[in-house]
Amino acid sequence: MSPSTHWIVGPGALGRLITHRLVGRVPVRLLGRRLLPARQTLVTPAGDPLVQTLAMARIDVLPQETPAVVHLTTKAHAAEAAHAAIAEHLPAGVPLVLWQNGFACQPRLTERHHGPVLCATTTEGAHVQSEDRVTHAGHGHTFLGALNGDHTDLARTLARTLSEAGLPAEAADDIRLRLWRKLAVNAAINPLVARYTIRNGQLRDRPFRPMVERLIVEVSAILDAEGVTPPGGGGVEDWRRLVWQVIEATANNRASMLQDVLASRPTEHEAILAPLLAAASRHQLPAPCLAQHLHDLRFRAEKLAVPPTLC
Ligand code: KPL
Repeated sequence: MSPSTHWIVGPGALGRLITHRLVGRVPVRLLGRRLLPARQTLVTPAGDPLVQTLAMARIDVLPQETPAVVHLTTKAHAAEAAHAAIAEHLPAGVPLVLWQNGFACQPRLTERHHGPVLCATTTEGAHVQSEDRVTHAGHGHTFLGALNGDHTDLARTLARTLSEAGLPAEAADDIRLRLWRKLAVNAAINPLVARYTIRNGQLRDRPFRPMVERLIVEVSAILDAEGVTPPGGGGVEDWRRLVWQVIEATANNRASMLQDVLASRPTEHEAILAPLLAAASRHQLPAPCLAQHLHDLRFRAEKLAVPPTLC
């Protein structure tokens, strides 16, 4: 029998959202370090509770089945450890989909995994309410593709499966560009909202607006040097337009990094800010605000208090 089960590794908000949506359409199993209650509720964007029983497993007691595909839905900093925990139990050739933010684990796991690797970038909004409840806050769109543009049939097939399950998705031959664009937006928004405990829309007001502007200028110079263009073609004006559009569209949201801070979880600062700062140093570009945020978030990660800065 050919493998048919989608393994979703990482039972956070995104992992549970994908599992809930796929249930009943394809065999699906949710894997994590510990078992959650099997009876899970998804609150839909319309506010309706959808209660379903999800098949689960622990990654240290893997089921005796070969998955059709593995979706890695952990946070960026947990992705490589989660992959290491399952990789030796997978036969060569099982496709892997990386759903992480930033641009850190994607090239490394693309190199390391013994099978096709796709990266996904999504604007689906979800957050965890409790052990057995997750909210799908807003509909979004997902792009899937391999970093080198290969595996387009696989990307199309998976995009169709996700779309039919209510998560609109499409194959993209420029996923690297799309990952960097999302990283750029995240870098201009997330460290600030996490530091000041504000919703995205509050960035439009003083004193935050100039802080966003300073980050946009730094990010734009670095990505121009890297050849990563914003939609519209290029230059700081187009990056500015993109960042403020996202702030406008998500004005009422608590960004993922703020949710992590509020829940005392590690943040994705290394995956979002460190690749930008590495690029800045390759091109000998100053990035004092980005560097300050990375420094502050590393301090937080070490459980040290840091005085606020104005970047
Ligand atoms: O993707 C996001 C996040 O919450 O991480 C947005 C809403 C774009 C903020 O950066």
